[in-house]
This record gives sequence, structure tokens and C-alpha cells, in this order.
Amino acid sequence: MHRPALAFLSVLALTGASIAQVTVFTTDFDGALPTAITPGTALLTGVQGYAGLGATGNQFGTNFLRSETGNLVRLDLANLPAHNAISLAFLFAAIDSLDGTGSYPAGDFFKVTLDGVPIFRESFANATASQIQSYAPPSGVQLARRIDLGFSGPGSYYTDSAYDLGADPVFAQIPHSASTARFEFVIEGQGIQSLNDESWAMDRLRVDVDSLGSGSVGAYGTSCGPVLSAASAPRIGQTFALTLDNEPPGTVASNLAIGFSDQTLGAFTLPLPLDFLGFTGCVLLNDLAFDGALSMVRVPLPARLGLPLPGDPSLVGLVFFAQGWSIAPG
Ligand SMILES: [Ca+2]
Ligand SMILES: [Ca+2]
Ligand SMILES: [Ca+2]
Repeated sequence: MHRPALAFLSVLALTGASIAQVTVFTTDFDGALPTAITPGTALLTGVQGYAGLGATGNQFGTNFLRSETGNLVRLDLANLPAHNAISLAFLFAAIDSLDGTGSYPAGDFFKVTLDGVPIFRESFANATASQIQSYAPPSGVQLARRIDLGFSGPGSYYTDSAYDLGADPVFAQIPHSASTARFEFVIEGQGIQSLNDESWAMDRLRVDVDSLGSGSVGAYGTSCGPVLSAASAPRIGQTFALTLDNEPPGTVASNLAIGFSDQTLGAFTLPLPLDFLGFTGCVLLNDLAFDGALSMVRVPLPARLGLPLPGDPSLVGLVFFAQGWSIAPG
């Protein structure tokens, strides 16, 4: 009988240590219309009296995309990085005699959908003070209300309003993880009228995603022989690759032990010397809570294992510990 020789090595893996916000689309509409936008009948148009409205660095300027009511404007994004939330920001111009909630000519609802699901639907009213506007802008959103900013008018029913809808939390961090996103914008309802009577526009359109960053990997503990290393960065929803090198001659099997603590295993304190099992000089470095003997592939060498990490955002920040071990005769 040959006594198996155990040899250990060790890696500390930290998954998804950070969440970063990444801008995946932005336009100020001052150049050519981005190909991601399908405008319908909407046109790039000078912003007239809207110029300069908005917070510093996020103001109406030069051109915006102006649409008649009843026309759908679409934004299609693809190849989004891994993420679990998406945020939309834009400046919204409510132009001329939009009529709010009610019967024709009222019934002017601005609707925004994400992948076909409504995320916003509110009426806007400019024509008279007595009209009903369902949208109650949160603090910091309204930039101008029922003043002359150009287009039809001035005066009469043709006053205008402006909003920084990116400051409305309804558009922030919407749960989303697909690699594509479709936003659609339209003013719909029974109050649709012609372009010279009422219209809307958007400027400074931006989409951000909360990107799940890669975790980090670091060595821990000491080995009595083999060397475990990470061959990829640990990332939620992807396969984490590990390799085991420098195994003893004649090694017949390679395994991985994964745990969630490097401090204790039941009543034992880690690292736990394994001399009592005959594995002179070797120590157990983690609590084996996930698995003590995950089989690694040995052909071809080095021994390796691809560990699928679930695509579950709740795993962000999870710390786990991996230790490789080899079985060799003698
Ligand atoms: Ca602009
Ligand atoms: Ca006007
Ligand atoms: Ca109307």
C-alpha cells in the first residue's frame, strides 16, 4: 500500500468586490443623429429659448431631438457589459400647448418604456393654468414652467416647460441585466395634435449601467508543494478558472477544496496541521464548507478546474477560499 501524499496550496478569491457605474450611451444631439436612435418623424432642431436651461454641464444647447406627439422615438443598445441595473437620463422639453389629462385636446401622456415595459407615463400641460398635469416633478427636476421658450407663440396657449428627467429617481437604477436594452419615448393619448400646436424634445440623453466588476484574487496560507493559481478573474455569471501546478511526481488525482472561512473548521482552528494523518508539513487552510474534493481535470496538465459562479448579484462581495490538493503514491 502506498500512503497518499497530500500537498496543499492556496488562493483567496474575492468576487465582485465593487460595482461601478459605466456610461454606455450618451449624446448631446449636436452632431449627426446616433445610429442607435430610430427617430420616426422626429428631427434634430435648434433649441431656441431652451438654451442654457439645466445644471452646469448638463444644459440644453445647440440642437435637440424634437418630435410631434404620437410619434415613437426608439433607442436600441447592444453588447452591454454585465450589469444588474440601468439608468436613463435626459432633458425633456414640453413644447407649446400640451394639454395634460382629460378629453381632446387634452390627453397628452409622455410614456417611456424599457424593453416594452412602461417605466414612466405622465401627462404634461402648458396651455392654461387650469389644465391638469399629472406629472409632479421631484425636487430639482423642473427647470422652467409655462414660459415662452420658442417655437409656436409667444403667448396665448403656446408657453413651454423644461425638465431634467434624469434627476427623477424613477429613471435611476432600474433592475436590468440583459445584454441589450430598448427604450421607447412617445407622447400618446387622445390629445395628439399637430407639430405646430404641441410637441416635445429631448437633449443630453445618457444611459448608464451598474456594472458588476471583477473580483480580486490573492494568495493566502502556505503550501507543502503544489501551487494553485487563478487563470481568470472571478466574476459573477462567468466561469472562474483555476490551475494546480508543481504537483508531486506520480500524482494520480488533483482536487480542490473550497470553503468560506480560513479561521475555523468546527472546533478546530485553521490552519490545521495534518501531520496526524501522515501528511507531514501540510496544513488545511479552509473550512471545506462548499466542497472538500472537487475533481480537477489532469489531461493535459496542469490540473485545472472551471468553477461556474452563479449570476446572482447577491453574491457580490462574497469571499471564498480555495485550496488545491494532490494524491500521489508514496
Ligand atoms: Ca444639444
Ligand atoms: Ca412656445
Ligand atoms: Ca393635445
